[in-house]
Amino acid sequence: MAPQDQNTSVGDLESLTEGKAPSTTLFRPEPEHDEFSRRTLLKGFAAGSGLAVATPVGSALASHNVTSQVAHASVGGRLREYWIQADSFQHNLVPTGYDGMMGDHYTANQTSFWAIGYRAYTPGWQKPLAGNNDIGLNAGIPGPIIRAEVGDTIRIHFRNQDTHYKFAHSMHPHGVFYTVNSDASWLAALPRPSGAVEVGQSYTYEWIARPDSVGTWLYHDHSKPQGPKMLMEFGAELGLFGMIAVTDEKTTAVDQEIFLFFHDLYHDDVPSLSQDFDCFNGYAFVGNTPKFTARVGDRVRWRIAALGKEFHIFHLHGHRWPFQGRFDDSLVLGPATTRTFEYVEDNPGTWLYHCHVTDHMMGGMAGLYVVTT
Ligand SMILES: [Cu+2]
Repeated sequence: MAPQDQNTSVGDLESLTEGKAPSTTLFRPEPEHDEFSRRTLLKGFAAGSGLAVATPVGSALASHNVTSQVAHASVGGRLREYWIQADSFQHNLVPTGYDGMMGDHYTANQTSFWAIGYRAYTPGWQKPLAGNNDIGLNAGIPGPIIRAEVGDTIRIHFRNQDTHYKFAHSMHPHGVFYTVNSDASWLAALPRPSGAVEVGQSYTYEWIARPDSVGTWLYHDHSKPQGPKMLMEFGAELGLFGMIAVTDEKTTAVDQEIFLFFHDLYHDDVPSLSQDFDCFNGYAFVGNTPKFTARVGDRVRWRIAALGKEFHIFHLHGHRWPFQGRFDDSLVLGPATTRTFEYVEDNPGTWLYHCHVTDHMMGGMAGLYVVTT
């Protein structure tokens, strides 16, 4: 092992934690209320105390609205610790039983399956954190939003509690710097502990946010081939994915920050589903996918990502934004592609956002974005 490798198995965890003070914990215990002021700022992080310093804020959790307002103080060099667990659970992709675009009805047994998701916990994986605007809904699909400023170290205490499938899992990041011991990928010819954390086991990953890490990224399961068809990244199809947002001192504050993840589930791979489903943040069809909101005058930033084996076109009705030297209203996303874009909201109404690949749109990739004055 190279001397610069900072990763350890959980057995070394105590000494590792003790050796690096002050430790900054991103999370606090569950807030007393799920409802927070929509415009509450997520203040910059208090420096130097060694105590939990991030103040999570949240809003409109019932509508799956994962937006936030973030003030980016120019700090960095902090240690951000996350306790994340892969949990297996029953999940219904269409909880309303209704496709609000096509008008079709579904029963729960057509749209439910055993999912696996990453969830953020209190230290020691004691209990799941309540959703908030810092980490998102934390309902499992997608996993918690992981945030860092350039210079920060992200430490992931990962535990596999996939008690249903009992697959090995891992947590592989994009966009950040990591050594091979935090790569978390599986190679049959070169098996490494980071790429196959067995059920009941844990592993600590460390990722560094560098200047070339600024932007939107994703993380996902990259463990052994699994399932009846022995698929690579089958855990990710079942829900093991999430997003990373890295900022620096040039990242401007926004009023609304929207995280949207494209992913597909196939009947051939998951026979309990009656058909293929194309999902936004783990839900299919208008009325089930996230309903995002903004007000006229808001600066709105979207962070979008895709995983799997499809190409998608993100399209938002009624809006355009600067992108790569021109204005655009549709962006191509391939597997593991991410995009970040923003605009100042000026068009009130209830708008459709959807994948413009018609099969995907009809398969569930459509949702609503509501702008009020
Ligand atoms: Cu698509």
